[in-house]
Amino acid sequence: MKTRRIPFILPTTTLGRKLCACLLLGFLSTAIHLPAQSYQPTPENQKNREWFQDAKFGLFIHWGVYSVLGDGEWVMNQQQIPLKAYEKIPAFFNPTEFDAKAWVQMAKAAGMKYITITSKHHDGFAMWDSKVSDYNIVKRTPYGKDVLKMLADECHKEGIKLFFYHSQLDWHHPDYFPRGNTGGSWTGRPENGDMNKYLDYMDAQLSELLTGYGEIAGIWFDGMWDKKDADWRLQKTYGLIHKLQPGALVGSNHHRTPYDGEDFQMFEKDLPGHNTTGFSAEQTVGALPKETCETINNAWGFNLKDDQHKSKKELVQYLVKAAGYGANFLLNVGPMPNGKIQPEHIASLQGVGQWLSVNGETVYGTRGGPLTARDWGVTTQKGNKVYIHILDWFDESITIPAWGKKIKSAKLFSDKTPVKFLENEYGITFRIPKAKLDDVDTIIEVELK
Ligand code: FHN
Repeated sequence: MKTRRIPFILPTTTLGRKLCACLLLGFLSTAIHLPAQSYQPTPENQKNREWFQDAKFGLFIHWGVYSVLGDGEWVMNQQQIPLKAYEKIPAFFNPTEFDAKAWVQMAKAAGMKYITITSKHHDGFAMWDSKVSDYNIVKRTPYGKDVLKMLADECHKEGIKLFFYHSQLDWHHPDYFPRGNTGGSWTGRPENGDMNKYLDYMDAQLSELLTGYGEIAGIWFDGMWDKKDADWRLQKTYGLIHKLQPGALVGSNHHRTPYDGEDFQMFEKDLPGHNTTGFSAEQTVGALPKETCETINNAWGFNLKDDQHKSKKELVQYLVKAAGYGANFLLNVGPMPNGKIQPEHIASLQGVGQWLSVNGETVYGTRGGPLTARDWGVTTQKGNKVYIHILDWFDESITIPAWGKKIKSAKLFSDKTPVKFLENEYGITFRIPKAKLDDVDTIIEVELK
């Protein structure tokens, strides 16, 4: 077969070359689905990205009327409850024991610096006093109060930043059409609709959240994976958010490499670069601030039968590993329909908080590295200090790769006992008396020359 040659003549003028480069870039980005990079974060936004990376630990809250059924936030889809039936649930949602102060104090005691709460999950029910839809907590529940407002006021008072989780996927709105992979015909919605109208509605609800609740740290999107190839009008929505609150960080759990206009990258139930859940097959780890989210038991929304509570050790180690990967840890609880958080979860959070009150210096304000994660643990760094977190090791000596900088001193972070070390061609060997090995995390604090 003959190949045809396409003549390509290089332009001779500078303008011509620039034009040519632009065309080529445009062609390439379309051909390989690279998002066009045009978003420039404001200085305020960049400052918040730094704050975010320093903060390291946040509380995720999945709370909605579904908690009444005690079967998780997907119950509507899992049990295929038609809208007409599901709409009866809000009448049973009366969280009289909800106490914003108690939630915020719990988060603070756990060492968390921010809260991310579901404003609307996939069931489409707004947990605030929305003016564009009466399908909300104030109009449809006997409780009748705006919990997001109460929480926002308390967070602002206590210096805890607040993010709103917002589901783009909606099993309730008729204009969420064509339907995606979930929320099918069993919902009983008409088989037609105008997706642009739905997106206008979503933008209107987001505007409410970004104008009526004081400073919002960011919007945490979820649900695009329901209709992967739909036109989500991302640039319009992201532009709106950045216009209303330029400092607010936009992130999306679309399980893909971040799109233009996003300020942080998130990973669900996996550390950056891992894909044990299958969610992260379509994303590579980029340069934006990172966050990984995980459940405190096995459920996001309250699940009565779930008793797979993670231990304090598991939670601390997850947090430390995330920090070693340069990511925040967003740890989820699913409050009960009465507004309380399960006592087991309060206890676990207290445990993590105790650990952080002693060891926080090795986590907060650090960045991942200088070594990438190893089987035995991770490293974090701040200024001229490196913290070696040994999470899984039983011997008295451990040899790790050198990272190019000479060590001035090494000591145990716990009691400042000097740690003997040897630097040679095989790396750096540390010797830690067995009695000093900590089952949760043995931290060696290294000062660099
Ligand atoms: O479907 C949701 C799920 O309910 C939960 O909100 C998690 C949190 O990361 N995100 C979705 C699954 O990817």
